[in-house]
Amino acid sequence: MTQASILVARAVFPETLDFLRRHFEVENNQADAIWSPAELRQKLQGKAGVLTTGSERIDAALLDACPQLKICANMAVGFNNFDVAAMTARGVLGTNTPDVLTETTADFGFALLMATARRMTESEHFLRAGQWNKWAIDMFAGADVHGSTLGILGMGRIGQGIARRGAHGFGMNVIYHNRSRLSPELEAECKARYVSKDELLQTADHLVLVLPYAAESHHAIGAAELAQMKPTATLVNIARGGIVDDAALAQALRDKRIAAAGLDVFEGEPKVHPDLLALSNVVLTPHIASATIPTRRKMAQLAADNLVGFLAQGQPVTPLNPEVLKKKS
Ligand code: 8YV
Repeated sequence: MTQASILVARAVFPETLDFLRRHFEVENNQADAIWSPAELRQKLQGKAGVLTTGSERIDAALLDACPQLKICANMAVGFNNFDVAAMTARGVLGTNTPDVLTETTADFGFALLMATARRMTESEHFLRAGQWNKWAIDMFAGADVHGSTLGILGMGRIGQGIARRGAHGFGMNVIYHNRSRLSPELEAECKARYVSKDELLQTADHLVLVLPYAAESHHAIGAAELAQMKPTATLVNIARGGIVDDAALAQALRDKRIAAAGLDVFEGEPKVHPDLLALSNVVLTPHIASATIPTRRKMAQLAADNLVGFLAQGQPVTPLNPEVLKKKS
């Protein structure tokens, strides 16, 4: 039997390529070039599978141009780069990498919250600029994290990880809003209380966004929501750009409508809204919440396992649209 051909759309670990080469003909992008949609379409000709990283858009036009494609394996838990309905309609499987990045991403969310509340990057810039010449009673005074109210919008696995860190590690009063309520057992484990979105916005001292990006969550935080928040509040986004209206956020930060923000994701990233770049009360990081080597290795392996599991054995590990499998059997 001839081996299936697959494409690895971004640079990955050599061990991931070695593993995939044991099962497939592999074309890879080890140079980590950023391909245009037309280049991606061209590279995908004749390929049965593709390993994507979240940046490559898989939509109806691309699928129609690549009729041999059977599986798109995202190396990310988020999959808003996939048009899952278009994939399902064409019998193309999508997979993602849940669970393996939960704790690492929750660690980072908490670190960003701490850095933002305690003004770490702003004070470091001040020090490096040689401006520190005396002690002052209110120098870089920030907001307390311990004992404060932690609000979480989007209470999936990562949201729960942040809740546990806040409740058990920092004695925070945790409130959350989500499409659906957690089970009483999970609420008790996370020490989290379900509230309306309005109550969440109005009560949180620190609000962390961990919800998936979809049409319904586009600009879930815009001018109206920011206006409801406490002027002393901190906003942290580790979910997706597009959930926050970045222009409205920059305006709110400029007007001190809220105290500070910590952002790992941006609308139109890797471009960042220039108004955000100009502000000192915002901590900005380049979408690195899952970036530890052990976690990235697990993400790459899970994406590869999905390709092998599906194309070689008909059984993916973490399918997004399992109805495709049912149709096939
Ligand atoms: C990825 C992420 O690193 O998993 C996600 O959804 O946002 C990150 O962990 C990024 O999407 C690149 O794959």
